[in-house]
Amino acid sequence: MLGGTTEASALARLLAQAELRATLSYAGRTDNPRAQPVPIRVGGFGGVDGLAAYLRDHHITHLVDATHPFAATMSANAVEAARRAGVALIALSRPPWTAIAGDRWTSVPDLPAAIAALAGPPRRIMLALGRMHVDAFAAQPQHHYLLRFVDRPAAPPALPRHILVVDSGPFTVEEDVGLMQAHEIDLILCKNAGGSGAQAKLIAARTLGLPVMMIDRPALPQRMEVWRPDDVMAWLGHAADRGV
Ligand code: 3Y8
Ligand code: NAP
Repeated sequence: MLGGTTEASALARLLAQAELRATLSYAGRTDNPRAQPVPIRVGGFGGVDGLAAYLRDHHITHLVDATHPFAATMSANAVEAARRAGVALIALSRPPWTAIAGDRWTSVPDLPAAIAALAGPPRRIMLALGRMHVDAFAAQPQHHYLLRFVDRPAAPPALPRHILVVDSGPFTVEEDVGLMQAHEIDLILCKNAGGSGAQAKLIAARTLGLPVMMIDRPALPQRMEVWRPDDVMAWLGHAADRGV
């Protein structure tokens, strides 16, 4: 399994219960990734060739891509490597979030569009995007940014006005309401991750009547995709309801 999400961890528990031989793979982006009930491996594979070789060398029969919807390179590599190695592939993802009554969403197609849309007078923005892309916001230095990272970075982010919170989710609505009020946030910027682990900030924004700028997901290649860990177990031929 290619992991790094709440759903990946839920599936790992089912695989361990069914006593299936599985390995959960992390990219190694964070210092202390969540412990898992199955063996883990950490680090890139070395592109498509590296992943195809890994699949063959470890006699992998099924590959589950349970990475985050924005891990587009990993997902594209998984489709190509599984095809080359002749390994069955399924994606375990989650439906995109959709705005409901009370939401004040503006959708943007990608990160550059989000940064361009921030042109204008200073605002107090919660950047709930993690660490990987934060330096690009130096193009809009006029804003006060509230940043939330999983790990403390070696060097402070290159934004003149920012406050950094180090915390890994899943987050609660109460926490996120408190955070937005304490920092007088007037805009939340986030990715359309879907799932439950990052949803608290959307409910908090709705509660406080705050606008959200929502970055749409990148395009992913065509592949079999399910949204429930149990559906992966059924695909593996181990319906979880048999208690295996
Ligand atoms: C390393 C593994 C689990 C998985 C939990 C989910 C929920 C909590 C919410 C906010 C948004 C963000 C970020 C986020 C969430 C879950 C899930 C999810 C968003 C860990 C993890 C790894 C990562 C990588 C990390 C990224 C960053 C993104 C923070 C583990 C904790 C912003 C995505 O510092 C960095 O370089 C962090 C990088 C990729 C995106 C970015 O651009 O910075 N996730 N997150 C995985 C690996 O090495 O392969 O430590 O447990 C996992 C989780 N993060 O098992 O409970 O299922 O999505 N992760 C986003 O959604 O926008 C935080 O702050 O509100
Ligand atoms: P990415 O941009 O699609 O992938 C970049 C490279 O990182 C891949 O080509 C691969 O390196 C390596 N990689 C990514 N995921 C991996 C995994 N699970 N196991 C082994 N190598 C992996 O991916 P990303 O956006 O950096 O995401 C990295 C990890 O964080 C993933 O596990 C993802 O599920 C998790 N995550 C990401 C986000 C997000 O917002 N992007 C949010 C939550 C969790 P090689 O080419 O060398 O094989």
